[in-house]
Amino acid sequence: MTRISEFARELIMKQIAFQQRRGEMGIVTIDSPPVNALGIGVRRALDTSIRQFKDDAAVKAIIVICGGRTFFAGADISEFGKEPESPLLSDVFNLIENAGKPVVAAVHGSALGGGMELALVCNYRVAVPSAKLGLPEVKLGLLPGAGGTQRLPRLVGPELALDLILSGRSIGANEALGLGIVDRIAREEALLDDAIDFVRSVLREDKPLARVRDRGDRTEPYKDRPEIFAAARAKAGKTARGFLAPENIIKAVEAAVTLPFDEGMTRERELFVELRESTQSAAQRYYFFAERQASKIPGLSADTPKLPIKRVGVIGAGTMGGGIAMNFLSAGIPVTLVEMTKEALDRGIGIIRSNYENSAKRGRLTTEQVNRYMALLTPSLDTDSLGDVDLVIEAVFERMDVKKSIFEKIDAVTKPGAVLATNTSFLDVNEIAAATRRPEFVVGLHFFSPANVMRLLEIVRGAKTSEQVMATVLGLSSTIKKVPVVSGVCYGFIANRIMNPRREQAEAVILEGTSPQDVDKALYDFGFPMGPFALMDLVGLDVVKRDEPYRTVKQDLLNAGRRGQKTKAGYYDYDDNRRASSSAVVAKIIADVAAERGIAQHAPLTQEELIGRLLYPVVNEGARILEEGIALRASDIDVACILGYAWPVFTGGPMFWADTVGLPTIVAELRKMAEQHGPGFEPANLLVQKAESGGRLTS
Ligand code: T1G
Repeated sequence: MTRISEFARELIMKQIAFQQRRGEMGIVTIDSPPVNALGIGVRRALDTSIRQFKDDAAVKAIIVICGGRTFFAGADISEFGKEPESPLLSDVFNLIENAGKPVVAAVHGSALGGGMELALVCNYRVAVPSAKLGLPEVKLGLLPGAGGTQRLPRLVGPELALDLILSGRSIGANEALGLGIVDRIAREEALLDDAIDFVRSVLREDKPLARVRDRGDRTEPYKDRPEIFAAARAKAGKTARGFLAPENIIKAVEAAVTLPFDEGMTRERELFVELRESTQSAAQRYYFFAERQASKIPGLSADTPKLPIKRVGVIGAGTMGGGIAMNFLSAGIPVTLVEMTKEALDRGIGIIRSNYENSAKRGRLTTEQVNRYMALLTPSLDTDSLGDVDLVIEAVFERMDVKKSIFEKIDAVTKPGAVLATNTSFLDVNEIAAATRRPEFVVGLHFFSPANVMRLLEIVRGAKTSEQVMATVLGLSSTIKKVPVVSGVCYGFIANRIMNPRREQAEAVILEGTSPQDVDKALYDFGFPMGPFALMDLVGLDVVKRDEPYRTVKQDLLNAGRRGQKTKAGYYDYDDNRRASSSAVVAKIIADVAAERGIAQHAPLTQEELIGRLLYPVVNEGARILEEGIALRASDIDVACILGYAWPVFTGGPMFWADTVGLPTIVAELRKMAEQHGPGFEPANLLVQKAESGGRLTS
């Protein structure tokens, strides 16, 4: 190593790691914002510090603690895909496990992934009550690759280990104490002091060094119980259909039960590397950063002053308005909910209350919380009552005249500086803004139904929307636990616009000779929860009105009273258990519509042909959204589709997926479709340019 890099290394080490002695205790504090990820700098600092105290005979025990807001939050995800640098995580863990003296993890914040695995390598774990511990690698298409699949089962048994690793959920410190994962709960503000007291008690007991790897009492009893792994496979087949990681996780935990520790570690490594190299994991790691990138707006500095949002007005107490109101009530923000009639208002409030009470029944809320949230809700029949709100969100009919009259009214009655937002799904936000004297305070806040559940919030930036309003609503999206995606003004913004071609092509191909069930199966097997026809039957064909200038299958079905599952007939027939089956009536309607419109018939498309016909036009629309500047970046489009339309996250979203398919392939197929079905399929300029230059849509 050259002198400069050694100097640089010393500098990094000094800034990341602090060693201190407290009597016979060696304390290593790592402080590497923002989350003490176990990147190369942190690993080097740990290696040097642990080695120093390991070799110091005067040091009888070592405490590893973190500065900042959290214990190690895992491996540095941004390092995946790069050449691994020593010391590797396994090198540091071996050093800890063979220190020859007690090593104690002092945990605050979230010990996640490699962070929890580091804690499991330590001899003991002390945590503050607010600490959380978890192995969320499955959310990145990975498995805990630094011993988590081998050590956790040795502490809590394979069944709970499978549940925690397959779900990726975190547990609190007290639950971890009860499970034997944590050995002592420290006082919230005295983690280090209490960890030192704990270690002193350990040293006084002078017991043999406890190492998780040596435990067998929680795994031995399962050596001949393959059924728990079969049960885990069956469950994963339902809850994680299409994902690769669950099977490898199950195999790794099986190894923890059936193999000696070191052989289990070797097996874990094989299974981890398989996943790390997979496209699925690359997609899910990409998505992890994409979701966080979406709230960063070029040109909008982080210190742009935000307007205070202390009170919100929602106009419209229907499905959307009620759901929107719940987001703010649950964040402790008072809401004035305005409707035209008492019946509508009472109905809306009733739905809000029953939603909360259902959550309480499922143990997600306490009765006290329900009452507290409902107490923040002020019903009103008069928009004049919005004089004291800082933000109004309109959620009424999708008609421009109605919206413009409402915005004129709220512009007049709300205080200067109040933000006026529309929840419109499609309409022109600039036109709505023009109906007010404050266009710079007008913005689109497009929630997705159910608004109190869906995490996507499209923030539609009008031509005159000010930076201050943008900063305000971006900050607010985090307060109400939404993932913001900023969109320019166009018909359908990002998610609805880009996914429209999938609906259009699905409706087209069934008129050309492919069955609705083949279409639904192709998209289901691709990873969508269900195909468009099954979805329309679930939602109700009468819910989403669309006036087409020509005869459509959907309109014929509605005319025949086939409104979907609720009438036990839609695109499919349904039995009393809502099991779907193909319908001869629907096949006849499809044939009649195709004949009347003179649509040429051809052999049913294969699953592969269907994915191209249905999803390449989606990619094409995404390229247009990008080249028009409607979306700031391709990854925002992926976030919108994954959160708004359940596009399977293990493909990364339409833009990332297109890069994995290969843009030249997509451009060539689109050109073929353009020859067969018309110029609408012509590839966007950006797509052609990227394909020809060997570029990618996503970076
Ligand atoms: N690596 C790199 N960067 C990370 C990171 C990580 N593990 N975790 C967070 N960041 C960045 C994030 O991109 C953001 O950056 C900033 O930190 C704040 O994050 C071997 C293989 C810890 C609960 O999956 O769950 O260990 O946008 O906005 O809401 O078996 O971050 O500011 O530039 O999310 O307060 C396993 C992932 C890794 C944990 C904090 N660990 N992180 O949430 O802040 S794989 C994880 C989180 C692994 C081992 C395996 C959350 C958080 P920027 P944030 P937050």
